[in-house]
Amino acid sequence: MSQEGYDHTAVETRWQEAWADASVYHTPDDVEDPTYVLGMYPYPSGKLHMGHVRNYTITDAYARYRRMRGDDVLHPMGWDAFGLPAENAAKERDTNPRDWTFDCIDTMKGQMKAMGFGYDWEREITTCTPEYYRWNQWLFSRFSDAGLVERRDAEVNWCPSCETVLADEQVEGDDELCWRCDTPVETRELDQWFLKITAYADELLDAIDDLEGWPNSVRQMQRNWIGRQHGSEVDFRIEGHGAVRAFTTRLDTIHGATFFALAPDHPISEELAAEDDAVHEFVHHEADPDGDEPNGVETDLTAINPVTGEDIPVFVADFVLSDVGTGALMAVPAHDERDHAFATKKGIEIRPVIAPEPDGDDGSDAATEPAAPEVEAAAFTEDGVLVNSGEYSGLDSETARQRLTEDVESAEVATQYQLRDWGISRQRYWGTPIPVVHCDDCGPVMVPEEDLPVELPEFVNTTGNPLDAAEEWKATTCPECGAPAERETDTMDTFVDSSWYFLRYVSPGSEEVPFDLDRANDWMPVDQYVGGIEHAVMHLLYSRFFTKVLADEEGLAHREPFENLLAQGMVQLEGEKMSKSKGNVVSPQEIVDEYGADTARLFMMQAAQPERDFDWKEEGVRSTNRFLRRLHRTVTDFAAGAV
Ligand code: ANZ
Ligand code: ZN
Repeated sequence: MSQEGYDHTAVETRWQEAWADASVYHTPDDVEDPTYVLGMYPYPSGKLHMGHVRNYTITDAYARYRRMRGDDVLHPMGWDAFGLPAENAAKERDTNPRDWTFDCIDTMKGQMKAMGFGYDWEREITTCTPEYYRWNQWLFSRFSDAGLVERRDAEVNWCPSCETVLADEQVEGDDELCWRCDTPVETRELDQWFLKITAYADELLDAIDDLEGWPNSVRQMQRNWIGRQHGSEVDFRIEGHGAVRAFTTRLDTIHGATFFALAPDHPISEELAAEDDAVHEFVHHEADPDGDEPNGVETDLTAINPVTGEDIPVFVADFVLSDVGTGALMAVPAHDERDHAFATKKGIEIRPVIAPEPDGDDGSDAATEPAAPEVEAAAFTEDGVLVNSGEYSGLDSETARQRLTEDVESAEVATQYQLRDWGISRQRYWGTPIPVVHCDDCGPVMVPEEDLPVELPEFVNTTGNPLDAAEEWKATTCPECGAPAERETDTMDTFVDSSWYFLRYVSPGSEEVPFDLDRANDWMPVDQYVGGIEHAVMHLLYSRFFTKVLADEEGLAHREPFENLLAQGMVQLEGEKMSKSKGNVVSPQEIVDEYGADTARLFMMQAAQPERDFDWKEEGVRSTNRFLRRLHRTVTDFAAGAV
């Protein structure tokens, strides 16, 4: 029995078994309001990496602290188990995504147990099981009832190598590379399913002010992502086409508008394309909204500036985006960079109408109008004082905007967002089937609740989407008219799974509902959420969105899911993020085998504050281990009466 020195494996195994036998980490359903401590659930990629270990060590230390303080604690764990990597791995290894995923889960669960994390494994959830994903389908149909689902033709980012649509956030850098495989991304037009997160844009933005338990950096990233801009809409008349509305944040610059521009898919552009070869060629072949330079084609139309009465040329241009504002803009090359680049290329007049605010104390005569700035080489994009603007000259930008909004008859204040609706369609197998049937007569029809789940068929290894090849699975009948019909073959973005998983833990076995509402009302929000900064925008924003919809549609008593958020820092090696591609990964398993989980965890916690990045140092690990050995010796000596 008695061990010479500190046998970490023996100590840790003994206690882990004792905890499991006594179910010390189980949270019974009848506790009133446990402290809900949650680490972001992992994607089961194969093995735990240091990022996981740090994430869950911090979370576990906090859960343990709250438990020692006498709180009931809810500290669950689960698996974000759908996703492309499983499908790719299955193809490479000639297995199927399900087996591969469950193998990974087995391994990682074993590693988590060896780390001694105090989870309530009775609440484990796995998103790739029909018991879980049926609720994604149910939620989709509830969102649809609430008018929050839309199907539209959309330009999508397409990775030719992964053969899948990518979210904007999955396209990286100026070169627009796929986040997974670094292949240059192309665009394609496809019918896509969207969740209308924009319907909640204002609340998602305004409520950030109250998220006092969140890091400011994350709050600011979400604000920027939503990107609310206040501006105005104003009409320019185009002969034969009536009043055409444009959105602008800079109505103060309207005297400097020297051309008008339409998006390639603006209705007028499409009309023109039908008659005019050059416009047709541009709209259908040349336009590249993601290109480095703005491109466009001149039309034979002119637009009338509502303030100056001037006629200005109308262009169709690809830097005008159809889903921003009205898809049409008044272009002011002197004060906007994109307009400037376009005007320079096309030889359009660049007319300055805003001058920098003169310094108050430079001794010059304050009454003289400032000189117009030099704008041939570059736009002057800041607010300032109006020049060359008739009766408005001399006003500051802000005052001029207010005055012009009142004076110009068609002008109205308008708000515009950066946030786009959330395209959830993925042309992939390993995800939640979108519960829709396509009928020749009825169009897309929602699968009725009683027919859920729509389960995935067996995996077949093909190029493209295996669901397209699953002929038998695809063939069904229309829920409305009974005629032969086809199943939707798109699956959902896996961010749908993670947008509500924190609610599933309150009643992981519920067969009638996605989560027990009363218990969720008592147990939510999550008191402390811990995870990586890479989820600052999407996961956290989508979870907030789902929570708000569930509050409005299903009676959830909370409008925010996460009260306190900790974004843990990165574990680095020699100043670089540990990553497989850099080949600088330290395996947690080796550390645990050699020094024990307690050493790994203690080193993690004392190396740096949880929010800070830190460098993995083997020497630090060894000295932490020496400390634990000394501690162990002191305690055993004391127990033996030797001290
Ligand atoms: C005139 C103007 C003058 C503008 C000026 C800006 C500066 P940012 O750039 O983020 O402030 N805009 C409007 N609709 C657009 C569309 N569909 N596609 C692309 N751009 C569009 O965004 C607001 C500005 O974007 C708007 O204000 C408009 O150009 C342009 F000195 O109007 B502005
Ligand atoms: Zn039908």
